[in-house]
Amino acid sequence: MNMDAFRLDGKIALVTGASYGIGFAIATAFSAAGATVVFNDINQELVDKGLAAYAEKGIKAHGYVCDVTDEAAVGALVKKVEEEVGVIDILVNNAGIIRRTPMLEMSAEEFRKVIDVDLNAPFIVSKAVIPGMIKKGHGKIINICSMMSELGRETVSAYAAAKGGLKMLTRNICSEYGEHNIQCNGIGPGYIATPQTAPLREKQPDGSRHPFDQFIISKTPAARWGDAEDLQGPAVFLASDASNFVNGHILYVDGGILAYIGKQPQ
Ligand code: NAP
Ligand code: GCO
Repeated sequence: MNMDAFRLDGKIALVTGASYGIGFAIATAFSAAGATVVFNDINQELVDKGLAAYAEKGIKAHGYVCDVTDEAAVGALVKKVEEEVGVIDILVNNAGIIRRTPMLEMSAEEFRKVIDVDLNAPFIVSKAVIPGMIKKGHGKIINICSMMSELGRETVSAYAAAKGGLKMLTRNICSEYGEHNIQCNGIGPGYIATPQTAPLREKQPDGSRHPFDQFIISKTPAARWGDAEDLQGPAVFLASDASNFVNGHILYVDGGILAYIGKQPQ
């Protein structure tokens, strides 16, 4: 086997919401594999922060302000990227939000907002980039799903509904566009230490670990939270020619949580 299959040389990768966190880690790995990195975030301050962070790693990224829920803005973004950088070969639908609110206390508006960012936006951005991929004769779409694509838990009804839907959107894009040599897969991260999960890891007033932190440690065979860097290899694999016959698959990168009943209390 030619190991160059895992390279991304000459490819243009758009990672949404990638000023920091999981998206940033994935984009830096794409750069190391040879891709040109394009990212967006919701405001100029975040884009500037991201550009500086990429530059610190020696990466000349292309950053754009775009709210991924705004279909007109996304269309304009893709057009601008195609004019300034080139046609997108790899899309990672990473931008996402979570609201942790008991369902009976969650407004329909709050529920809709999470669905809008975490499910509608991947539809909107995928729809905008697929025509270019069809013209090019290839494409890779990676949707950042979640453990909540498979499991529920208290307070995350909107997020779980969105990520469950994102799993099925992934399978549907696979079904509709596989004949154009477009592979659409998902990555389902476990519990990853990023700003999004920081509230779940806050030290308690007595200095002890957050109860949820302890819970995740007991539910993870690896007995640790994941780092965004744990997602880099799986993302490069799914973005590369090495995965050209992998389609509609959700690759869980969770340290084994989904396989494990959990450590019994001592
Ligand atoms: P994060 O730290 O909150 O970063 C999410 C990024 O998306 C932020 O830059 C955010 O900008 C941006 N964003 C939010 N709404 C946007 C919009 N409408 N348009 C453009 N950008 C937008 O999250 P993360 O932990 O890196 O997670 C990234 C993805 O992985 C998300 O889809 C998340 O659901 C998923 N995930 C995370 C974990 C985990 O444990 N961390 C596990 C499984 C899946 P702002 O700073 O303005 O919010
Ligand atoms: C939560 C967490 C999780 C993670 C991730 C797990 O509140 O349960 O935020 O949802 O973000 O999605 O895969």
